[in-house]
Amino acid sequence: MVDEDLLAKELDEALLARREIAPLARTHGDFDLPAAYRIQERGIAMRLARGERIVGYKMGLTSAAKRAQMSLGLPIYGVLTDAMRVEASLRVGDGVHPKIEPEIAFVTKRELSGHISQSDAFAALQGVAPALEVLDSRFTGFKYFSLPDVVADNCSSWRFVLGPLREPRDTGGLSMRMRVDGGTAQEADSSAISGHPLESLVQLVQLLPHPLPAGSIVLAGAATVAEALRPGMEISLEVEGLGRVEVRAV
Ligand code: OOG
Ligand code: MG
Repeated sequence: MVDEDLLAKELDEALLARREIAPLARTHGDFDLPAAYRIQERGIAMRLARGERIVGYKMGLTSAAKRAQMSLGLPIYGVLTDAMRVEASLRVGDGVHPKIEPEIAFVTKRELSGHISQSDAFAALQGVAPALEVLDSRFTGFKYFSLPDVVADNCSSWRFVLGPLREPRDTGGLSMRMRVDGGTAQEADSSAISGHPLESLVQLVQLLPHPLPAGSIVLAGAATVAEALRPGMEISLEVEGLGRVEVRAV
């Protein structure tokens, strides 16, 4: 049994000090996925105590490309707070080794819980938007030891950028192109996300130990691998029929 409070504090201190730490499963011994989610929840409680507010959730490892990049197997979720949301520009130096990836976001208008279908999920949408997620792991070299390590670290959540919210529409089979400084860096079809991005929302609702509140922002997961961020980079994502989101790294 690991001391879950201690592990949550270690991660939180690393986050605040912008310091890398060794994977927890290596320094403290193995812990399971339920323990990892409890550690994640304690970390979020510390952020809430500092005045942050939960605005949604992100799904991770929903694409085969991401699972291969991180050598990790299962879809996982993390929490998004208002402090993680950025517009227009992003300070790379506030992080340790941030990476950016192309996503699709949903905003819900109704509470969702339990086993739902894709059409239930669709009916509960307020809107959809192109989104960029910026990950930053607290672990040395952005390397993981185990899936529980990543989950405990709030699934590497760090920052996210939402494009303009559009009326709900089918998000399956849309071409997605992420550009860095004008050149194409990553391209994929949105079906790379869980077979269909809406499936990520279905899975999130099933994984969450409580209902997903109305008004939640949900990042469906990356369609491709992530790109390392450096100051000066201009990143944009264009999703067919959904428009564009962009951010400048400073
Ligand atoms: C885990 C988080 C993965 C995604 O979209 O697949 C993720 C990681 O890669 O560190 O956010
Ligand atoms: Mg992601």
